[in-house]
Amino acid sequence: MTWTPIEADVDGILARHPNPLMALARGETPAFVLRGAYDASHCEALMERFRQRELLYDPRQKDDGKPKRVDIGTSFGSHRADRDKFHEHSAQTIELFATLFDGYADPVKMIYDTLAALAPNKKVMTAREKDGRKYGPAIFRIYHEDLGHGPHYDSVRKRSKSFDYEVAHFDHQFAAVLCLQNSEDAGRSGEPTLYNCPWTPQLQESLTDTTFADYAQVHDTERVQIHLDPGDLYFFFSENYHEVPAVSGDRPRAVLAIFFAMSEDREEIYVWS
Ligand SMILES: O=C(O)CCC(=O)C(=O)O
Ligand SMILES: [Fe+2]
Repeated sequence: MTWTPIEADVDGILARHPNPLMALARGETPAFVLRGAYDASHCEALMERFRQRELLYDPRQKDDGKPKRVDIGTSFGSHRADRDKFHEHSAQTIELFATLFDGYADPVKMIYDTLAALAPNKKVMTAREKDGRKYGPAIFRIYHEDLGHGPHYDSVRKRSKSFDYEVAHFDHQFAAVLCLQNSEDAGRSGEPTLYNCPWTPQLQESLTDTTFADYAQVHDTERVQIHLDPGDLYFFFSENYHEVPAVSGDRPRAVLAIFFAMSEDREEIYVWS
C-alpha cells in the first residue's frame, strides 16, 4: 500500500482510523486533509481585514526590504529564549484573537474543535506552564516571495530540547495548517511535501555527511505533496521530515497553523504556535 493522505471529514477519518493521531505517528498515513473545513469567503475577508489593520503587509516594501515571513501571533521558536516576553507576547495574541474574527467564523476555534473531534477522550487546550501562563494559541503565517521551509522536522522535545517548557514533556508532536490563500505558483512551490521519515537518532547519524534532501533522493524516501485550496485544513505528524518550497510570484501563501503535543497516557493535548 502506498503512503496516501486521507481526505475525509471527521466522521470519515474516524471510521478509517479510530485513533487518528496515533495513525499519523505510526506513519500509517501522511496526513488527514479536511476540504472546506473553513468558509473560503471568510478566508478572503480575513486577509482583507489583516491588510486594513496593517497586520499584513509586503515585507519587501518595509524597513530594509528583505524577505521575511509575516506572522500574526506568537512564534514559540522565535520567543522561547525570553520566557517573560514569550508569555507576554502570547497574552497579547490571545487578546488580539478575541475580537480579530468578529463577524466571521473563528478559524482558531474551528481548528481546536476539529482536533478535539479527532482525539476522542482527550482535552484540547492552549499549552500552559504549571503557573498557568499560556503559549500563543495559533499563528497566521504569510510567506511572500522566496520564503518557505527547507526540509526539517518539528519537535520541542527532540529538536529544540526546550525541557524547561511543558510542551517538551509529551511523546509526540503534530501540526495542523489551514490554507487561507495560495501563492501564485501553488503546485510548483508554496505547497508542503511530507516525507515518510521521522527523525530518529539513527537517522541523524546517517545525515552526518549529507543533507536530508540528498539522503531522501538516494533512499528514494516516500513523499507526498499536499495540495490545498483556501479553507482546506491538514493535520500531519511534524516529527516526519517535511518542507515547503519557497514561494515565487507576487501573491503570498497565507496559512493559520498550530503545533500540538500528545502522549497516549495523558488526557491533555497542548496546542501552541
Ligand atoms: O505551512 C505548512 O504547511 C507547514 C509549516 C511548517 O512546516 C512549519 O511551520 O514548521
Ligand atoms: Fe514544520
